[in-house]
Amino acid sequence: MSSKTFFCVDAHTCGNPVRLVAGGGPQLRGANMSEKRQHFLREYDWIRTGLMFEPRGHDMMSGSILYPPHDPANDVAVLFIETSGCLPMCGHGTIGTITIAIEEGLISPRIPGIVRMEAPAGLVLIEYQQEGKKVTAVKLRNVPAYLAASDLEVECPELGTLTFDVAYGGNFYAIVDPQPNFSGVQDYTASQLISWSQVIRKRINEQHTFVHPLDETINGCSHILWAGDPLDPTSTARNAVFYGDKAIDRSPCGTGTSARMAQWHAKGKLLPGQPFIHESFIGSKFTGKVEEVLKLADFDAIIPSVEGWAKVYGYNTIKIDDDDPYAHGFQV
Ligand code: PYC
Repeated sequence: MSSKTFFCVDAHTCGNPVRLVAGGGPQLRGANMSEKRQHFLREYDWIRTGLMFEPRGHDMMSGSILYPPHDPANDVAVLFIETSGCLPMCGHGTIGTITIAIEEGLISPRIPGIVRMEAPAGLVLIEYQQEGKKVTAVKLRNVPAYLAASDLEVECPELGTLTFDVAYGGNFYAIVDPQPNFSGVQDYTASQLISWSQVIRKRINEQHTFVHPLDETINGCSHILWAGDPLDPTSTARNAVFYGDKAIDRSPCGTGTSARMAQWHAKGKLLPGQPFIHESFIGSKFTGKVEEVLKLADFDAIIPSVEGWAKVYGYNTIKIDDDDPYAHGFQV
């Protein structure tokens, strides 16, 4: 029998979990995090499923593993592990990972208050605020985000035909705005949104192909962002982001917020520098901004920033024994 032990620090970003694997992660081959992500998926995916799925995790579980940077100008490289796979980029995961890494002394940024983080999707520049040992806020300047397609249609059970846009913010999002057949997230339950998302995501990916123009390993519409009215009238908008098989993000979703700002900017609804206060399904908030406007291959793109907070809540030494029939986790 063999057993593998993972030393994890658990936190949540605005309500959504982040389990940082501080010890026990595998050595990976690759010249950057995109290549290391492929190596992990080929040979070590059991670590992700073991730590994210039941019985050690749950539908919303997500986490990260730290690696040394590939470029000496950077401070850290990160692999995201989630119930949905290894995301090219994760916003709530970044906010939680940086909070844990700074509070626990797992990284020592060369410039205090700034972290240059390599993600599989590209370089992410981070500023964090600290009061004593606690990190109080993390702002990430994300990879370029862009509107990939607009006014597509999909048939949704019970609701009928839905119109949606697809935008990239580190992952591809189908964004369903309020419309005649969908009045907004405020009028539906999480379980309704989950069951519709499972069907429409499959249909969208059967009917359309979405591939990042600079990295073909980033492809497919993995997330559905349902939009609606904010709970707090001072917020800009609210969302429910579906990911994995059964998850609704408890945070406002960093890559989803980035994708939505790219969509709004492309449609003339958001100007550079204007605050975009995005609420999650549970009402927690991120503040986003369009920091820069640029071209990404043939696309008009933006550099979005997203700011939020995370709280560290525990230390978790997790064993995966190969005599455990559920060593690699399960989903129901
Ligand atoms: O914050 O980017 C995000 C994210 C992706 C999936 C869940 N959260």
